[in-house]
Amino acid sequence: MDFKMVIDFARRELVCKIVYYGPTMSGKTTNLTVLHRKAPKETVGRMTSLATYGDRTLFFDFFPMDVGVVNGLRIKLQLYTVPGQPFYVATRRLVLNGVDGVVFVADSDMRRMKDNLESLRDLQENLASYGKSLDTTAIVLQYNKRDLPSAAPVEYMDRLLNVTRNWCSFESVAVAGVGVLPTFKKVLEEVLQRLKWQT
Ligand SMILES: Nc1nc2c(ncn2[C@@H]2O[C@H](COP(=O)(O)OP(=O)(O)OP(=O)(O)O)[C@@H](O)[C@H]2O)c(=O)[nH]1
Ligand SMILES: [Mg+2]
Repeated sequence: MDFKMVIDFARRELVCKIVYYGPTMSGKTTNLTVLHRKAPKETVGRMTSLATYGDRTLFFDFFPMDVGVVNGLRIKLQLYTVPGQPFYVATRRLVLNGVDGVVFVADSDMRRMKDNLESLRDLQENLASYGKSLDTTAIVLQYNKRDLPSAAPVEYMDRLLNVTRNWCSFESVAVAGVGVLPTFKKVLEEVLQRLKWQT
């Protein structure tokens, strides 16, 4: 299985990497900001946003989280976003190195469907560069910006982005904090479930 998590047996510690992926302005940084704000203070480290221009991420956002001890192993997460603008493909690939779980944040705006598809294809290509695939990586879909009047119907987005894979999907209004935690909990669950297969 093309699945690699870093286990430090001496410290009984497991570090998993979760990356928020998707087209530019879909709400990846917003998800991370909300998660950081809502998580118990003692479980998270400082959030770093490396290079931004207005709303746009130019490198990545990051923070670490300690989710506690599961089956005798301390689980630590590294949470990242990628820059969604097409130009930053090399940075996205770099951030995906060693990824265990992906939250694909799609923009529900009807006019962004092509961008969603392109970003999914880009994710597929970047995973392939590490010998991984969409089928063997833990992936959760998030349909963000459900508050927009121009939001496409969920069934339509499912047909476009999720017809073959049947990933778990969540509707969200990240800017209002809606749907952020359920999405996160699911991707964490999927990552930990794959850990069980490993051991
Ligand atoms: N209407 C609406 N706006 C949102 C929602 N979530 C995020 N936004 C707004 O969309 C804009 C872009 O959000 P970001 O989180 O910066 O987007 P991003 O995916 O990190 O963008 P890049 O860094 O360029 O890849 C911001 O102005 C957010 O406030 C939402 O659910 N509804
Ligand atoms: Mg961003």
